[in-house]
Amino acid sequence: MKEKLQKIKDEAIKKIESSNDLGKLNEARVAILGKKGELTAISKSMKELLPQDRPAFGQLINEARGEIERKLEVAKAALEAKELEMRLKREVIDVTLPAKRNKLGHRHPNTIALEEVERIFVGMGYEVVEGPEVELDYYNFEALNIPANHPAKDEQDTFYINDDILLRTQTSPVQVREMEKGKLPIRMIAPGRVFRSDEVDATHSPSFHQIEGLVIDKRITFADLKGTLEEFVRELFGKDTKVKFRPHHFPFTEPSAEVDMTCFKCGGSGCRFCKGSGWIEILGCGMVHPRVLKMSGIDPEEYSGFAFGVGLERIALLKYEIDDMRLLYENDDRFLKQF
Ligand code: 2U9
Repeated sequence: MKEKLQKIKDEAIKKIESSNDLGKLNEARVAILGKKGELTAISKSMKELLPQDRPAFGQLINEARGEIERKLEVAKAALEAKELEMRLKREVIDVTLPAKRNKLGHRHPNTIALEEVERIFVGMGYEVVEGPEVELDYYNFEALNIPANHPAKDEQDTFYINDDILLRTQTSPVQVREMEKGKLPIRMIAPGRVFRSDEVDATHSPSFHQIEGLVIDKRITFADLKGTLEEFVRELFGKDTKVKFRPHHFPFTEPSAEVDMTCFKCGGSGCRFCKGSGWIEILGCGMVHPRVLKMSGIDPEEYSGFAFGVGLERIALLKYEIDDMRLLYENDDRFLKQF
């Protein structure tokens, strides 16, 4: 038995010393000390010895185990040191190589246009308010005097989640929610993403952005609306820009108008950009319908207001002379960094 133990120990040490990586060393450890290992097997065979010989042999086995464990530790430390050294050699950094340039991102033309619009309205005392993109039918349509049978509610135009919940088609629900809070006066703009079930082309996208504005106070008139929007357009497109108001219809405003501005390319004489007319359509507006005020708990006898809406992409396309809306969504770095 003693010779057998000696042989196991010698072979174990040989196995340990010839392991040239940590995986092999672990295999050796399992083969010697593991449940089915050689040393474990010889411990189990002690019962074949005479009872009086067992303690001494047990002692020998423990000494052999101790020695093997120490050898394993030493071999493990040496292999770890060797692997670290090899890794450090592999990962040498050549400090003489030129550094990679960090590529700085760029604000999107939509963002640049939005910040410009926000700057103008904040300068006139407006608050910027945001709201949910997934809305209740009530806030998107009903509260805006758009009745159940209105064509805008058709499934062709609107993404419905179910009968009561939809992706907002305009940012007006944000203003309705603000009116319901009952804190007057209101002077706000609501920028944000809106959704329409439209096919993609040079001027349409199923997801685009609007900026809507709302002012509610005592004695607000159409003159306030005209002065405010004229000032806005002149700030955005230049002091010489002129505006005209054409009668229009929206369910949520009465009276309603569409606003055209003189072409910033030709100054109004007519060119390719304005298709020869000298005018470019820029936004829609009107006096908030008394029924809309009433539905949100505002007394139309005491308060009046105006509202307007403008497409953010439309502003970006006009201001930066981009001829296809799809360019705004492709995230092509070569396009984006021009603005
Ligand atoms: C409330 C009451 C009235 C918002 C308005 C428009 C006119 C308008 C279009 C511009 C281009 C939408 O993005 S577009 O297609 N919008 O012409 N929007 S008045 O009127 C409101 C809003 C909220 C409570």
